[in-house]
Amino acid sequence: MKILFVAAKKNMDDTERELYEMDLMNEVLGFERSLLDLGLLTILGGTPDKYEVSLQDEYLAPIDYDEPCDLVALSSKTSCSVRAYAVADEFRRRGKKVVLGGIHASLLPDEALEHVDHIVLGEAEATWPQFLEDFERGEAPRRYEAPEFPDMGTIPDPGYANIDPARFLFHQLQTTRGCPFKCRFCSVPDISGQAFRFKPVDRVVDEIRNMPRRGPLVERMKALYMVDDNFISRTKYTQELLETLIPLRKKGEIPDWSAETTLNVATDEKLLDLFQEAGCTTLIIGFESVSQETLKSMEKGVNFCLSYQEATERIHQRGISIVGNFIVGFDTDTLSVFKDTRDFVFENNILYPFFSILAPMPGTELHEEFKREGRLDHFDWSRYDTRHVIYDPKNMSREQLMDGYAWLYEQCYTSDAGLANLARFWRREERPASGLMERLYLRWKLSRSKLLTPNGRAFADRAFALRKETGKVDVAQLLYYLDSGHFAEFLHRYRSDHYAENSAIFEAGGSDVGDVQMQWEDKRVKRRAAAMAGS
Ligand code: B12
Ligand code: SF4
Repeated sequence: MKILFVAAKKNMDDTERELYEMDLMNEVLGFERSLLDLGLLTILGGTPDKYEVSLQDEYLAPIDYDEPCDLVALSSKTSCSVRAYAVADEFRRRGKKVVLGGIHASLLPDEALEHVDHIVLGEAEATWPQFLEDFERGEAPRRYEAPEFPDMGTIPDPGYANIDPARFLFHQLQTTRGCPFKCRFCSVPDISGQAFRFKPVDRVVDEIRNMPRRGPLVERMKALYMVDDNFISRTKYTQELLETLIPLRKKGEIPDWSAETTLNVATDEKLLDLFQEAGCTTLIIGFESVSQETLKSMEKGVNFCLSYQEATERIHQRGISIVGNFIVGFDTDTLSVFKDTRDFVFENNILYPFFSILAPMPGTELHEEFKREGRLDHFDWSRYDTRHVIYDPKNMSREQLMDGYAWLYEQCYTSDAGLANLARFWRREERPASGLMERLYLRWKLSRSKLLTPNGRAFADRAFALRKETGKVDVAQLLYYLDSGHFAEFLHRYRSDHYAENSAIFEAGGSDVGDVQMQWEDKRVKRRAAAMAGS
């Protein structure tokens, strides 16, 4: 029996962009994609040897619907589910059987079953082989559900044999699953439960050693991305893991790596030292909001530890940079949220801010609440991607929410103030500066880039010129800025006609401009009333 795994694209319109795809970074470094969905890759890796497998990645080539196979396997995150359904429909039209797994199918199984023959719910490592046995015998029920979460020690290595690793920017690894918190916008506890589970440390080491390597240059550019929701979920385990990784790092077996944690990581300075020694160069921290009121209303109680400034300072002192995740559009957010967030980023010298528009994902409490209140515009899941506005925010117009989101990217990645934030980091950072060869390489690659815009080029020139003042240029960090700046420019198409006026409001912290806001609110109300009268 042959199983065809298909990684379906999110956007079929090639002019659309997702920041996490890092198109510019990949173009410059010679990769084709950031990463392939680890869920699909893990299920592929756990497929018993007796079955033939193949993989198509729609990001790399159009889908060949006629490839002979007995079963097509697809995965589903909410924002990709619309495309996954369309791909499934097309395969089924051609007489193929389709099975779907992943978060979205697990949260909305009935919807998914309208498009596929079978669904496998939840974490599927244990159920997948059983499903295949039953399917081969023609006895598989439509819906499979694991009675319990799989033992982390039995999670197979991702199916590396079926991909060319040189095409992907990141290695990926998951060491823990589950989360005891229950933030109202998050799907994780529903999917992976509220108990923390850990991959045995020796399995983690094996997985790192089994990662495919492709020559010293490719490996040097590649980074390892720990995809855990919270890498420090139990300190004792994290400590043991880091202590085991340190000697491997010293032997050059582990590249630079990043991991997602809460800001509580900074409370334990010894642990932070271990992070540094084990080669962690970036921590991804879910600040979510700069407003204490919002954090409380979302029941996000995990970030209260030190003052933010103390905590970020401790991380920076170890030469570790921060990806700060921020969400805008909560009901408690007013027009001041944009300036407050930007100022917070600059004041704390957060190097890589990542902004999202609140998306009440299916399965979350927030989704149910918005649905009950009739506030959701639609269930077009492709726009539940945190860069579309899909509901009426409470304290601003929807145009202002979109403009504010675009403004934050513009401010942080294309403006002089954004460049100054990068320069501040270079001045303080202890990491060695990029050498002449690296700088020349980046300049040469940028000069040939098809994606870099004139604004991007000008930003790069200004950044290179900063070397005189800061004493260094870090080419990897600059490249990330150019990529995000490219994304910021892509967002221009979503800005409202009032972007300039709105920017002035944001800059003023949302105050002193109440009249302008009211005037627009008023227009919006009139427009709506007119639309309703016409319908
Ligand atoms: C790493 C990560 C990313 C990475 C990589 C994503 C990727 N495409 O692989 C990046 C940074 C790119 C990313 C981006 C986004 N992410 Co994200 N991400 C995660 C994170 C932290 C881990 C995902 C992971 O690799 N898990 C490990 C694998 C092994 O687990 P898994 O994918 O669930 O797969 C298992 C099962 O689902 C199932 N399964 C999966 N596929 C299949 C297929 C078959 C055939 C079968 C049988 C079973 C099966 O079996 C697998 C093994 O148990 C999760 C949180 C989480 N715990 O899931 C959020 C999460 C998936 N992301 C989320 C969101 C919202 C986003 C973004 C919209 C955010 C943004 N602002 O851009 C984008 C959209 C991404 C997309 N459309 O692909 C939400 C998704 C909610 C939802 N309903 O879809 C999550 C759950 C986080 C949250 N707090 O709610 N993300
Ligand atoms: S946002 Fe983070 S802390 Fe909150 S429930 Fe999700 S995984 Fe847990």
